[in-house]
Amino acid sequence: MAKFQGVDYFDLDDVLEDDEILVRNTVREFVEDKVIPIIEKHNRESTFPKELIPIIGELGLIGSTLPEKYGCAGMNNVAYGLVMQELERGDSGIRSFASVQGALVMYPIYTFGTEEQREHWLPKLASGEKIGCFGLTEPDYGSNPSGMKTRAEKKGDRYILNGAKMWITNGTIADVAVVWAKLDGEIRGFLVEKGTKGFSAPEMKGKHSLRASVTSELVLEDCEIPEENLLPESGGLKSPLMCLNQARYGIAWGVLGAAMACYHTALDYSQTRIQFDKPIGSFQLIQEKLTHMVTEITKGQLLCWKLGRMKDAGTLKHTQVSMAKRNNCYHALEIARMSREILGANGILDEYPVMRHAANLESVKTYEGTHEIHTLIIGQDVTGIAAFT
Ligand code: TGC
Ligand code: FAD
Repeated sequence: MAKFQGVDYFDLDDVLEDDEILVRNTVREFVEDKVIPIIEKHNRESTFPKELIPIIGELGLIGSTLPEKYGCAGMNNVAYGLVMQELERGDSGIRSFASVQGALVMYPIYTFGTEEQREHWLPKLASGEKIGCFGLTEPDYGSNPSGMKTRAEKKGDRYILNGAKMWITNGTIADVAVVWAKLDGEIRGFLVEKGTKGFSAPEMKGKHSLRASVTSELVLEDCEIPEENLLPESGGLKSPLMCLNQARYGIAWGVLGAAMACYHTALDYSQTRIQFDKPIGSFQLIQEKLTHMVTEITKGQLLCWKLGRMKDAGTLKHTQVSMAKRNNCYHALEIARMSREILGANGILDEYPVMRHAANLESVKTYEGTHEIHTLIIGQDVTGIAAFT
């Protein structure tokens, strides 16, 4: 197959800074050289390629927008978005690893933590020496986290945590979990370290999606943590939702990478696969699909580029992040399915990446707020009427 050269139908490179392009191209090379050659094996065996973590850290791809004084790259948000795009061209599981660690673990420590917590955790998380996870979802509370049952109780200079989290990315391999629990009725963030008595993180098995990613339960049974493990500035559901904005932003960019991989594969295949004595790319029905794919990728890129500039300017609204996450996930999955169709039977083989991306995107469309929840977030914004209940 021809080497991937990016998808840039609207000459978006013209509006990117040189250092943004440099970051993107560096990550593209990393994915080409280190991720793509091994990812199908990991997907087949349902294992996460942990051996890539130090390289991902070394390249500055974890917590990339946080300040350099904590060992982070201090990138702007467009460069960070391009990182997510390129990582997810490899696999949604690789992007998930980096986005959970950066947006859902380092961001809350940076935003709601003490200076001691920042200095202790951020450099090690940035380098990949330590791994983190984010526990919000519970077995009975997914879209509606405000109802969570997990509780924290103050006892002397300790907090006692009880409850269960589910579907937690990186959980089993994490050194530290950011756990959201109700303390005197208010949602607060706590740092729970691996090995703490009363805390376990069994891996969830049997996934048909995000197979090259670790997904876990978190079990807290009279789990005692020191009082300094509270994130003191966290308070209310707004705190985890602020973290979700960071991760949803990365997903909006990331899924474009998965979509690009599928489009690139389908375009290449359409030019070489002969049926009725012609390349299938010469048929109007195939061209219609390819046109739709490249159009939706281009629209998604423009949305993300503008989103990133607004994020850097500090003018971004969380409802705009919802729009990009919702739109780009929807179309990325549609593009993956169309690519599968263009490849015919070959589309189901793991010789091609499209079925893996399609399966992954089913999760990505669901996590970080389902398509329906983002519909309601935007619906509420434009009408002023909440329709969640
Ligand atoms: P609601 O009353 O609307 O909001 C409570 C307070 O929060 C404010 N707010 C936000 N603030 C910042 N960012 C946002 N995105 C915000 N959304 C709301 C809101 O203004 C309010 O503030 P205040 O000052 O008035 O208190 O809360 P609600 O209980 O009605 O819930 C709203 C809803 C349904 C939109 C929210 O619960 C939601 O987004 N649900 C979806 C849950 C979700 O996305 N879970 C994701 C879990 S993590 C994950 O999936 C990781 S995947 C990782 C990977 O592998 O990449
Ligand atoms: P539910 O909330 O039970 O929803 C089921 C269906 O009902 C959906 O179609 C939903 O859109 C619909 N629905 C719900 N409420 C409404 C409504 N008011 N109106 C209309 N439709 C509605 N969570 C974490 O905390 N940390 C993680 O690291 C993490 N990683 C994940 C990794 C993977 C692979 C997956 C699949 C999930 C992960 N999640 C994580 C959980 C994820 O955020 C939740 O799955 C998601 O928020 C949806 O919750 P749910 O699965 O319980 O679905």
